[in-house]
Amino acid sequence: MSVNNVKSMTPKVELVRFPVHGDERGSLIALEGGQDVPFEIRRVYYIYGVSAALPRGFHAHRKLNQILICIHGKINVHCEYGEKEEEYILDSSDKGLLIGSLVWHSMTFIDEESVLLVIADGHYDEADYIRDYNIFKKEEGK
Ligand code: T46
Repeated sequence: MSVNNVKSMTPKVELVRFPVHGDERGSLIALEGGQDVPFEIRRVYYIYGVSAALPRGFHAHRKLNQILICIHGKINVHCEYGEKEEEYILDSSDKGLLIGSLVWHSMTFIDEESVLLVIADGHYDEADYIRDYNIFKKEEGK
């Protein structure tokens, strides 16, 4: 599915594809807030130099919506919400994983050279994190 069809953050987790501008010089992907990404972009961060033996994440966000893009390498993302438990492989720059609020997620860098780019609709706020799984289940049930 093309990300251009995504108008909102429902469902909570969704794998999307971005349009690639490619020619003999290579490829270019442009992501515009409110268009290619279904929210206004307030923060961009990236994660790299991660050992395959040390998965990251293991938290949910109370309000934050994000899109995860593996711009180099191969990363597994585990997501849990409601009764669902899903695994996604991010291995292409034109693939993005939308993760909405109240999704417990973790990332394993299968390829240790991987770079994970994350686009978010909010500034960094530690109060938005739920880092305890039992608290996540309680808040999710409310
Ligand atoms: C998420 C996944 C996909 C900041 O100071 N500013 C920031 O914008 C971020 C994202 C982090 N930090 C600090 C907070 C910690 O001291 O960087 C340190 C590492 O953060 P954390 O342990 O939360 O990293 P991950 O890889 O477990 O999770 C990150 C994001 O924090 C999180 O929102 O959804 O990537």
